[in-house]
Amino acid sequence: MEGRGKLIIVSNRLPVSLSRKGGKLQYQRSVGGLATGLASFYREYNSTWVGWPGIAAEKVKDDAQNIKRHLKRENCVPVFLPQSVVEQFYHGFCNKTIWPLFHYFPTYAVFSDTLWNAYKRGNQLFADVLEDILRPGDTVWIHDFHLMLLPAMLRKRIPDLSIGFFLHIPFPSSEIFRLMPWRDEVLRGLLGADLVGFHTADYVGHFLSSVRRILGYENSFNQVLTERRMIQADVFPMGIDYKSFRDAVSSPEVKKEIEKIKQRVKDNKVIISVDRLDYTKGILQRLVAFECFLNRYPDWRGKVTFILLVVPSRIGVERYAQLKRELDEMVGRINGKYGTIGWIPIWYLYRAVPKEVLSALYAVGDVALITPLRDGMNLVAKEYVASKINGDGVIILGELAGAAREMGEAIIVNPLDKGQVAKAIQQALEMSLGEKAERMIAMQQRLERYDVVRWANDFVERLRYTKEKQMVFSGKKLIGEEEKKLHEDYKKAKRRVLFLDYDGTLVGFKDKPEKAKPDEELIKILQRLIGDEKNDVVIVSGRDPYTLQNWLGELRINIIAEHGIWIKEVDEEWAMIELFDNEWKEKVRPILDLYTDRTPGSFVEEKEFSLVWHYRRCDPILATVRARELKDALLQLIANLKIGVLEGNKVLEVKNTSINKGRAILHWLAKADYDFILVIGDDWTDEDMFEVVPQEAYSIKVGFGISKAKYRLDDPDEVRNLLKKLGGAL
Ligand code: GDG
Repeated sequence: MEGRGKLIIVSNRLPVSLSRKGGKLQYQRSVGGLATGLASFYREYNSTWVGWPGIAAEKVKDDAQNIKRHLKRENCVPVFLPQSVVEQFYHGFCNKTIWPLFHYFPTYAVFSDTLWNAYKRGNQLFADVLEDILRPGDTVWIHDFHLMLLPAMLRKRIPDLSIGFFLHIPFPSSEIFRLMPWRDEVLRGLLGADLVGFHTADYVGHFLSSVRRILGYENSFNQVLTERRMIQADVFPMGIDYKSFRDAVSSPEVKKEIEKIKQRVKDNKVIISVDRLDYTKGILQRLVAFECFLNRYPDWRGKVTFILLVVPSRIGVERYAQLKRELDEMVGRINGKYGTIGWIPIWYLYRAVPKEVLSALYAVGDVALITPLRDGMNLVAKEYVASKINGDGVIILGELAGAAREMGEAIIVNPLDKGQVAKAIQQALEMSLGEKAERMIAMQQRLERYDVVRWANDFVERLRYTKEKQMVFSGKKLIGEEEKKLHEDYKKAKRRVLFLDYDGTLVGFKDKPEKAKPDEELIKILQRLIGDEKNDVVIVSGRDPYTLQNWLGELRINIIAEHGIWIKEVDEEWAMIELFDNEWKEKVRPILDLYTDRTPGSFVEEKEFSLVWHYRRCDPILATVRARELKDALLQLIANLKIGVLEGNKVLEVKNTSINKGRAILHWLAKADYDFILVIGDDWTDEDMFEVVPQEAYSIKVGFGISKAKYRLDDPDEVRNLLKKLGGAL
């Protein structure tokens, strides 16, 4: 589309797979749900899909150019991964570390630096290919757990991109996620995106709580605020190509397959299940439950056939080979124990089947038994529902599949509770057609509406919206022409005043307030500014006068302390701006002490005219709850006093309400006729200053967040650079 950048889809595997048969290259197109869902974008945007074609780079070395040309016709661009990367990145970190950990099998997870390095390398190889294709303004949609570092890598290389990331597997509870030694890097990788999507609200919650606990970034309305950007997390339950599954069952090819199966099962009721061979799918536990069913409901023996389709996967990996052996044994044992000459309880198919056969299985299945131990979503459940066009089917769904969150009309079970699953099978087999249809239709209506195309559109729309939303948070960066204008105005000016907040503006935040002492560079910057006799430089801080005197007393600088209680002008003594009474402290202090005892890591700072409760070093979840409780308690207590409770950056401050930085700087604004006013600050206490300065003043917010300031700079380093330039280079 004109005026809009390109849309690039990135996933570990391309929708086209390459293989070599007898020396000849073969291309195989996958018709998976993702490819279908994204197809509409190919028409709308000038779209490209970037991914690994499924064969090691060494095997296609001489054909690389040919392959690229061939794939280009399919709008695909290959990322060639060397054999060692395939082994340690894909088969290694992806399948042996992330997959088990994110599916709540921490004991299966391998934590190895070698594999982690390969993961980084794999992500870098993707970033290298993408860097050549992407231009500022483009949109990238990255898929799944193989590429969690890629968002930040791309953001670093080309900052002006719209980056979406979607995780197809569960995001585990922070208690599991934190086990990963490289958890910080993984989260920072994901936070390179603008929008991070998940299948369920639980996964969003787990992600946000990991970000908060591990990186310390707060969130509200599913928005994470880092120092620089707002990142949106949201729920997008992936849909299926509903119509294709619905219509398939009426096609002649599928009807033929249905007939074949029916001839074999005769009048028996059919239970089906379809899974890739994986320990997360709960196949063994399902068989245990099926055996329990045969045991507890003997009337059903001989009248039901369980078609168990298991698709081979990760062949050659010992854990999977072991699972396969156990599965073979268990099927054999149950069939041996309960089978008769004319009846085999479990039909076990260990292979992939063509789509027509799959549709036929869905169609003949009276019951679908889908009970994974963990599953991001589980599309089989949705495909089964779409295929039951006359409503004559029941789905039994494990509560640990993402799909269970949306498919409340299914019989929801705990996959490990064999008695419950057995009972659910009996209930499903005996359910009336009326009830079955009622449940099916409700699910079908939802699945038809929110199909895979709608899902994909929804995600891309939301990404666009997130980009717009970010503008509100980030304000206008002081760069280019406007920065130039500021410098010109500064030079031209005859009388200037500079109001500078201290913490978060001139120095970064430290875990202890006393660690933020000015360094040599800062002192020099201030000296240069003070040295210019046209300048009045005013430090406007929330800190106490003693500390500020200690740190800055040597300089001939103006200081406002404690948000405007104390004032010290050059060559004068400290004085109070007006008289404030302090009696309220006696009432408030015990409450703050009580909350300090109840919240490990918090402490109270007593300033002359305020009390501050600090909670930066506390467990963030507990601290947020406590801060809210404390605020409520204080608000009740101070209702009749002339004091207020103000929320700052991980602090609650109780003080006289007539004290604020804006009021304090009025003293200067009234004093002289300045033709250049600069005010810089980073938090809500500085907003009072932004509000009182005249229209023509330069007001700058440090960091991002909604602000009344005209401009924005990213961090104290950028503030120092600006001040250095104003004062003349150091
Ligand atoms: C991830 C997450 C999440 C299966 N056997 C055959 C066959 N299939 C098709 C099914 C279905 C797909 O494979 C499997 O669906 P899953 O939902 O398990 O998806 P995965 O791609 O394995 O995994 C998962 C999903 O991503 C989507 O976000 O739901 O939780 O792990 O479409 O129809 N297709 C054919 N023959 C088979 O034998 N033709």
